[in-house]
Amino acid sequence: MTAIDPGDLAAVATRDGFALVGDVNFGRSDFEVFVQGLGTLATHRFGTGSAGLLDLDASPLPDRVVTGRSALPLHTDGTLVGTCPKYIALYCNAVDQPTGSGRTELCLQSELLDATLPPDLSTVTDVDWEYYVTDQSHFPDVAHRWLSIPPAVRSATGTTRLNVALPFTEERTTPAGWSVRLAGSTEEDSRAVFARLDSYLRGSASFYSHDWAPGDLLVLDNEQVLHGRTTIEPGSVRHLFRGQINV
Ligand SMILES: O=C(O)CCC(=O)C(=O)O
Ligand SMILES: [Fe+2]
Repeated sequence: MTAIDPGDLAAVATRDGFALVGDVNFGRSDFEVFVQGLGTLATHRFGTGSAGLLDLDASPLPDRVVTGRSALPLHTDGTLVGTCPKYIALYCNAVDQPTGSGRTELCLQSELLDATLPPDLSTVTDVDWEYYVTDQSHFPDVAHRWLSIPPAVRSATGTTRLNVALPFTEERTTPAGWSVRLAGSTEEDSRAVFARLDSYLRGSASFYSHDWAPGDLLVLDNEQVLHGRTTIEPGSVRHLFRGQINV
């Protein structure tokens, strides 16, 4: 087992957006100790687990989306529940995924905040994004009503960070966990803009898709990257531990 220093991984994540190590051999309590070493546990407003350890175990239950098997669009954690964890830790406890499935996808927020965007995308962060959350199992306090959420916020350090969750797309496996539209636009008009935004981010230099192996440990800086997931193949195994930490 590789010796893991939470401070080292946090420093790399803060520098590069994320830090990844393999061959870590964590049990549940090792992971919880590691997460606590990264900082203060985030406020937990989700329907299962805790900030120190939430099981992303690809549940086959039909009402599960985030903790289920759907693809997840690019998002920042905490957007829909009004929290903003600084770091997300993901540890691969078990996995058996055919190529392409159950990957975690990452992309630097600066692709959208700093870049010279195509004209049709340059205004997406100027209006609130409106969400209708349907994954009640994961978001019990905010489901089944429209929420209006500013897509860009000033962080404690004075920099701007994104606070967004892109929509689920039709090509990806249902069920969807939320829908989203731009304030002042219909869901349909917004969908076309979000589709272009999604392909812009996926085509950007920082986009990275991680194929999990057991023992992989990923720490991402939720203030600097967006993350998502590809669909988890029916019948396959994928079990990550998730922790959410503030600094
Ligand atoms: O399953 C994954 O790869 C990511 C899950 C996720 O984004 C979350 O739990 O917020
Ligand atoms: Fe997430």
